[in-house]
Amino acid sequence: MTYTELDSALASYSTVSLTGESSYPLFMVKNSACEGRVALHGAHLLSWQPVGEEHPVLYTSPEAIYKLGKPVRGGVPICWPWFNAHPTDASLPSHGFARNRFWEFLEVEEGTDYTVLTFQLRADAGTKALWEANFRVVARITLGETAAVQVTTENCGEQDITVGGALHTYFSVGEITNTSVTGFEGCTYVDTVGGGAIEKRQEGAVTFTSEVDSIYINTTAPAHIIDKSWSRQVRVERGGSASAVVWNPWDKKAQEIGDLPDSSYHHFVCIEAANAREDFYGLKAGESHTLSTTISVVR
Ligand code: TA6
Repeated sequence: MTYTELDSALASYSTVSLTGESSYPLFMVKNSACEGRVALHGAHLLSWQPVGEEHPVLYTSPEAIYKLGKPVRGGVPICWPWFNAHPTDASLPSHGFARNRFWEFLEVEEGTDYTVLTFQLRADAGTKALWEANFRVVARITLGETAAVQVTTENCGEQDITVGGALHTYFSVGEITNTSVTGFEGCTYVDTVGGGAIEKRQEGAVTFTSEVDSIYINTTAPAHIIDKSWSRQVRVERGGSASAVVWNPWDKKAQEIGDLPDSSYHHFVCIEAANAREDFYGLKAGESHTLSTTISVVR
């Protein structure tokens, strides 16, 4: 749909409007429970703010780049159909290609205190140049008192496919050194800082005094972000995922990342619902799988 067609398609809804450049449509959501923004590019939830919540819940870099082919640094990037580097071809884009292209808007659903936006991405010549699968992937973004992103992969081909990925959510925090993450106590994780892959066991809460890049495996438990600076807890639930990633780049890597201010590492942490490492999944012809993350501010 063109921008004008999108605008017309939204005219009958009271909680959704279109904004942004015609070359980069943004969906603005405002309902009785929250406000939010979603980019058509990447079906990318950029912001979600429950009514009455003083501090931003999701972090988006002030230096984020909004153009075709570049994933926005922040919000909930949909990393799909693989997590981080492609397992066999390093020339392919890190974290897959779903976050680097425009999706197709499908529909809006409005409830008394929530709004649902649905988008899809289907296989085409461009995706087949990167991954031969015949797929449909649907992103269902629900914004209300809680925020949920559900990504459903359908195998539309005859061949079995193998899929990974992550909902790479950036959470705003008051100060990373006053922040901890609970929910992974006793879990095995792979410490990938510096490109390594060292298996460790989580002792107590996750705290932050240097770069953290940890892939927790065989865990489905919710995580909580304990933000002492803002006296806030944020709950992160996962579905269709037995792995989770906790990431903060710290100072050196933040300086190396062009669309992140050097000091930004103080103000966000990524808690990702993942299908990472051995947690990828296979789909036979006609099968589907849903990866989801559900975010709430504990009141
Ligand atoms: O999920 C953590 C991670 O894989 C880190 O290793 C770092 O690369 C981060 O994702 C950001 O990746 P991006 O491709 O979005 O810059």
